[in-house]
Amino acid sequence: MNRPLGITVSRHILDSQHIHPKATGDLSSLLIELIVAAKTISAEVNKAGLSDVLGMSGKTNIQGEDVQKLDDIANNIIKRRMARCGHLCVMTSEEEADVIPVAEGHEGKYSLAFDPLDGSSNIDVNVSIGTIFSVHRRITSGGQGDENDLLIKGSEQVAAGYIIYGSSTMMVFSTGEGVHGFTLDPSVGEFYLSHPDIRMPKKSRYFSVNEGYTRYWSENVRRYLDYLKEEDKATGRPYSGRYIGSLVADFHRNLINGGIFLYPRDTKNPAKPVGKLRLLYEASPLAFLAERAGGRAITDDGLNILEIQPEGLHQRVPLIIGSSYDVGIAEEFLAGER
Ligand code: P6P
Repeated sequence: MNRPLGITVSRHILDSQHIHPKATGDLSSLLIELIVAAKTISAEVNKAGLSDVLGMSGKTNIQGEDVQKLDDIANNIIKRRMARCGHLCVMTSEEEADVIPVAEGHEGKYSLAFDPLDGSSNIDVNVSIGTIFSVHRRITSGGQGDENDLLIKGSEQVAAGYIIYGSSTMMVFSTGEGVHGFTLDPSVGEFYLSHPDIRMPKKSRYFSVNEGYTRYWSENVRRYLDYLKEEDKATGRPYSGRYIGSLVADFHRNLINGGIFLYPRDTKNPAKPVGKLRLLYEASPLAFLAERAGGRAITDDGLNILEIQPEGLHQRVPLIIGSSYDVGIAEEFLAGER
């Protein structure tokens, strides 16, 4: 009896191309190159405990955060490979203060924003970490791109997704129609379709937030969390708390099981006045996935993440993302309507 023929991620991308009659294959080729970078990073992450890549690199990034060696490695893997893929005009990375040019003569019609290894503070304790990416169509005319090709609303992304390096390595992404998950078979080196058309449960019983910052939150945010902890069997409360401290891992759990993740603005913490997460390569790509899987993503002012006009490469935004029912209730508390 032959094993069922697994659909590889490359096959899925090429098959999906037929959905877009005007597709030229450039986006497919871009994504397939990004997948090679993801497999390379996965190999590095999975042997992190064995080779000398754990610990700090001695450098700090634009966010003022200590750069872990694996951060550096992942950043360079993506930069070097994607600069020559022939389909990008410019890139931006959490690890780089300024835009990243592509190789001369290899300019293309898309731009790429990425967080090469999100959750990297968890690397040394073997907690799931991830790569997050966002692809836009360029708006400048030709040659090397610039910030304008990156500072575009999330609703206009042509593709977005993440790779999570956990108990298995999974790639989850969308090119606009549905959200699909692929699991890496390390013995073959291929990602196979394992989670077709992922739908985020409309309602959940899990909240995901760092309660160590409760004192910094607005009164409305605090009231919402208190509401989730009250007992009410009709609405499935109290909810359970689940917080890994690795955005990709927290988001992935909520995407599959349902849940609401919050990183609100710190009203009294001048170091993080609008929260910690970055719009271009964290909030926006995950909001793109959440909405296409039936979820929602807003700021604590009730703004739709995907409708925010970015003003800076490393702009931070408060983020409330997850199951549509739960984000709706949070929205009412945040607006003072509850
Ligand atoms: P805190 C990891 O550093 C990260 O950027 C996200 O992956 C994660 O959601 C967040 O920070 C955790 O931040 O302040 O709770 O440690």
